[in-house]
Amino acid sequence: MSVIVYDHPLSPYGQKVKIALIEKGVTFEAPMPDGIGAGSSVSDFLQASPRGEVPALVQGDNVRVFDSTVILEYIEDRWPDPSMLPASSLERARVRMLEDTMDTHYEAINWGIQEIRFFGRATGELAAKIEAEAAEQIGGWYQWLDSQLENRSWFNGEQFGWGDLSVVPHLNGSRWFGFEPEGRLLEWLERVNERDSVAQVREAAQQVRFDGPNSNIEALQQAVAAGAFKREYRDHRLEWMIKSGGFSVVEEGLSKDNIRFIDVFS
Ligand SMILES: N[C@@H](CCC(=O)N[C@@H](CS)C(=O)NCC(=O)O)C(=O)O
Repeated sequence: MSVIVYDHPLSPYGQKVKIALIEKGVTFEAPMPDGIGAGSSVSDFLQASPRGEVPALVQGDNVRVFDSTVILEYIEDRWPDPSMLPASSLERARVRMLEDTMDTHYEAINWGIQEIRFFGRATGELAAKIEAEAAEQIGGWYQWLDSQLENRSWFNGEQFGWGDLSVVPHLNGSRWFGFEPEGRLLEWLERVNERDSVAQVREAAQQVRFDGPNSNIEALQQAVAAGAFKREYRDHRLEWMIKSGGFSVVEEGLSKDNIRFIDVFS
């Protein structure tokens, strides 16, 4: 039975899952559900992912798993070789903490930058203020990540693994937005991007970048303005927009009904 990962190539969460599957030699298909990102996802994807979020892993009639962290745990249990986790319990906790911080506080920064630059949520002084906040935050995170790397070649320890696949999708995102790390963090980023698994997901993302040659950013902005494209302002993303000076962005999005929160499970 084939493995299906409902996905959007730009999603760092989908990238984590795909990297783990590729590293383990598990073949899969990665369809993009209709309406993803627009808040109008329907069909069997929603049965697998009641939050309407990618990634969701489906296999046959019985396997339906949502949330990238839960999916990674499932993959590790189901296809244990090669293990993505370090050997000791403390090291496992360390890389899981890395994953958690990247998926929550860090991801929100990249997402917020896209809201401003590509979805036109703010212009002029307000856009500059929010961008400056984002730049300062990323600088702080790069320092923190550098300290987490210490003298390791990989965030996971001696070998590539969970720690690395949890960080690289987010840092490749920031790099696209012009935030280049330095020193050993940059060396790690170059090293990790040479892996086949990482190159595959990075190239898939490159194809669909909002500012890429295949994208029609004006059409997207018009769809947002018309309320046909509702971006998901969930948990950390909402907090980020407010704490970074974008309270009015949230207010305006709510009044124009072009932002949304996670729906009631149905
Ligand atoms: N905690 C979830 C977060 C997943 C998530 O936020 N996915 C976003 C894409 S990056 C999504 O599918 N949003 C729904 C939408 O934009 O319509 C996970 O780790 O899988």
